[in-house]
Amino acid sequence: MELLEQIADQLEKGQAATVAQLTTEAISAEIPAAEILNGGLIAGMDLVGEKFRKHEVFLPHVLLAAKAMHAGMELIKPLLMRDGVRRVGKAVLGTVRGDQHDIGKNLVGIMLEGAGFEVLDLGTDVAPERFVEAALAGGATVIGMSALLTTTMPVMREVIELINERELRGRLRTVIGGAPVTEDYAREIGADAYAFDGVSAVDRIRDLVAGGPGLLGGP
Ligand code: B1M
Repeated sequence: MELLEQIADQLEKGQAATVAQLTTEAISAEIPAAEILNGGLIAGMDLVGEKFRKHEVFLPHVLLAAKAMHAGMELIKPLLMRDGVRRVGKAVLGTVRGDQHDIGKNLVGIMLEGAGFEVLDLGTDVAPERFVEAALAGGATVIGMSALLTTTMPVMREVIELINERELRGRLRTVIGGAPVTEDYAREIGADAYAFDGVSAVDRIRDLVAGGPGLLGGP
């Protein structure tokens, strides 16, 4: 089995120490960090998700896999961030209220920092008021929201409604993402942008910070 497959396999089995060891080997073998991430760590987490969906594994297993993912991510994080030096803008990032999933959100944060953004990470289970208040207090112009559950996606709408109510649209722009989120949903709730993954989140946020039109056609 090649190295990246082994990482995916051991992550799926929740073996954090082995995932860390194999990730170190992959780094030493000069496999690019993005390949280790996509072909090893994310591939392993996809396997877990598939088994979880089919009830072949249960929550404790998923938690172990998440710990193994974390162990691998910590090692490649400096490599993913290596090229970012300049501060190009400030963004608030968080997983919405009721939602504890943070692996994807953390990845988006790493990619943003790597691209030179300052990221104010609010963590998980973030209430709408906190997103808005943290952005205003921290001088951020973009709010990035992550949701992994269909039941928590509507919180994103609440944040956007709050921005509108406080007449902050244009000053605070929003980007949403997460596995169940789509561009259509972003349009429906009035978000400025939808991003599929960390790389596209960087692109979308760069556009918004530069005053680009976003999905709504203007800042
Ligand atoms: Co949860 N879980 N989980 N879980 N879990 C899912 C999401 C689920 C799809 C599994 C399944 O049924 N197949 C399902 C949701 C079903 C639905 O709503 N449609 C589910 C469920 C049901 C639950 C619980 C309700 C289970 C229960 O208690 N009965 C519970 C809810 C807890 C809560 O949040 N209140 C729960 C709990 C958990 C754990 C705590 C055990 C753990 C999370 C640990 C953690 O995050 N620290 C967990 C995990 C790990 C998963 C799966 C297996 C993996 C998620 C993940 O980390 N993927 C997941 C199945 C799956 O998605 N395959 C599942 C890897 C990550 C890199 O991808 O997060 O999609 P992702 O992020 C991507 C993109 O989506 C995007 O970029 C990232 C990089 O490419 N992205 C953004 C994400 N945020 C973005 C923001 C952006 C832009 C892009 O802009 C701001």
